[in-house]
Amino acid sequence: MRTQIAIIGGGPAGLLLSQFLHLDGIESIVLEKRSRAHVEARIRAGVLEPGTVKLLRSAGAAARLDDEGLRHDGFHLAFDGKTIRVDLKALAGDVVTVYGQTEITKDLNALRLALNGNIVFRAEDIALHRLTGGGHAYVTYRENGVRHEVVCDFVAGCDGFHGVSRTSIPEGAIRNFERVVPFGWLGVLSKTPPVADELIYARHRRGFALCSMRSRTRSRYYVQVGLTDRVEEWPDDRFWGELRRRIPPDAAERLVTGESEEKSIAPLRSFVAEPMRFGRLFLAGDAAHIMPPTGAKGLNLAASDAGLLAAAFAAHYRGGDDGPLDAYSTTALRRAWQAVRFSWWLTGLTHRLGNDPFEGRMQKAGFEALAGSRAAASALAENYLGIFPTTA
Ligand code: FAS
Ligand code: PHB
Repeated sequence: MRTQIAIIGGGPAGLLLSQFLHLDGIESIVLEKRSRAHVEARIRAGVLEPGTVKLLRSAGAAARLDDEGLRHDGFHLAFDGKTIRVDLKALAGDVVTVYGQTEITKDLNALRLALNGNIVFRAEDIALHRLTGGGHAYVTYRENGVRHEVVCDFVAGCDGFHGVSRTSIPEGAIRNFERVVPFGWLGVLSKTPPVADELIYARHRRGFALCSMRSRTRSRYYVQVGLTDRVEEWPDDRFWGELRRRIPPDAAERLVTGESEEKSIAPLRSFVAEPMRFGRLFLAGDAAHIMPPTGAKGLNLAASDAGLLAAAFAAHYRGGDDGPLDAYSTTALRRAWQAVRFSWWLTGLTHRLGNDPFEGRMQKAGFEALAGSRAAASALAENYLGIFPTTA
């Protein structure tokens, strides 16, 4: 088979990229190793920056988002029971939208398939070939045991942190930056009304907690747990009990508990691969960078990479201008490092970092700075909205 762009991975980055390419009249194929049902059942992110909402609208994939998404003008930050509200609208002039990544994946799959988009689910043994040197790149894979070969101009690696794309780049041609933290997030999804109208990020001496939601009847909660913790060690009662201890007393009073629909532990790490290009291969999203979800940046960065890369491919095919493709890695990495820096900072402010009393005092001072300084609160609001410097 021959196409222009072979996209590895059918998550938000890959699907949004394929839709933008379609709108630009550029052919692509998406090779996804899991089934459609699996990718549409995965519970991940839930907070969208205004830039991501704009991208999804420009891709024609925001009808349900505009109908069902919850607009949040602010969020709450609690420190040992004291709470401040970060007014995003007043401090930085915009709002976030709460709408599940699961729903975005469903919307994009439905849209791509309705437009006869080429998505291969359960694609196995994917391998990338001829990413540099003469001739065309090509990708091989198996579907139902049959070997297939896709000859293409470019490959977009949108297959997440554990995908095949980044590992196809020779060691000497890529540099990895990584920081792992000794804790994870235990997340629960429940058919219960959210404890508040806006998100609550709580720093407590027992550890971090987050109160989020997917709708007015479905809640998403997280507590910080040890890296060796296992889901089986956290029956619902223990989870609700621990959450109630860590959130502000008024919220603890209002908390409605129930049976968990989904429960999983996500390890926290910060990782960036440089550059995000190797010859004809371009990395986007978690394939190139991941960070703790504290700043709600992962999905939003995947979307912004997809938008940037699509525009660069369009410039290549429409006007033969390779400037944007050549600049893609530098531009995307600048934003990625801002997101990593912000996520790292917010994680450091709100999580239990061992028993060092000095750290505790630093966190308290950081919280008081946010409570007492409009400039500090504005910087937090800007970053949370995804407003980052675009030039060095
Ligand atoms: P994705 O990982 O979403 O998609 C990659 C796709 O490639 C997947 O469908 C995968 O099946 C496929 N794939 C993998 N290997 C392949 C191969 N070899 N061949 C073909 N396909 C392959 N962010 C937040 O902001 N808030 C959160 O609460 C949050 N929770 C998260 C929880 C978890 C467990 C994880 C892993 C991430 C979470 N994130 C969260 C970050 C998340 O939202 C990611 O940033 C986002 O999914 C990135 O999108 P993609 O880059 O498209 O990668
Ligand atoms: C979520 O709703 O899953 C969520 C929200 C905000 C975060 C992380 C996760 O910072």
